[in-house]
Amino acid sequence: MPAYDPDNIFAKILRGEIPAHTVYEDDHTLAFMDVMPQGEGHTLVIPKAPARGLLDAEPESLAALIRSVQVVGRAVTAAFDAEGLTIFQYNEPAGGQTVFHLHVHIIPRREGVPLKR
Ligand code: IU
Repeated sequence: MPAYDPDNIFAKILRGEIPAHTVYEDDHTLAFMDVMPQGEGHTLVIPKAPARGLLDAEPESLAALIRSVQVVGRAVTAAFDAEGLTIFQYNEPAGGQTVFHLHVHIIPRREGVPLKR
């Protein structure tokens, strides 16, 4: 696996170098709206600690990340009146990853409403 690149776009968001529509933040994680949503309310949750993907993240960072996924999942369920959630995470280009800072996608879902793309 290649080394973590601190100039990736999510690292820049974490440093405040580029803006994001932040919806949740704590000591270890940040959540913001995806700029190309695959559904209404598509949100990304990222750890503040550098990690390229799931496999190189520290256990403590992963624990904080999954707690925040649960917090944000509850929040977007309420905010978007969701009936369900699609939660996913990609690793490396072959796995579909395009931004190389670990992130979890959360998409609120309703029956009969397909994802875009
Ligand atoms: P990935 O395939 O899981 O790596 O997808 C990256 C996601 O980050 C994708 O859904 C983009 O729409 C999203 N994104 C973003 O929210 N803001 C950005 O500046 C960029 C990508 I670049």
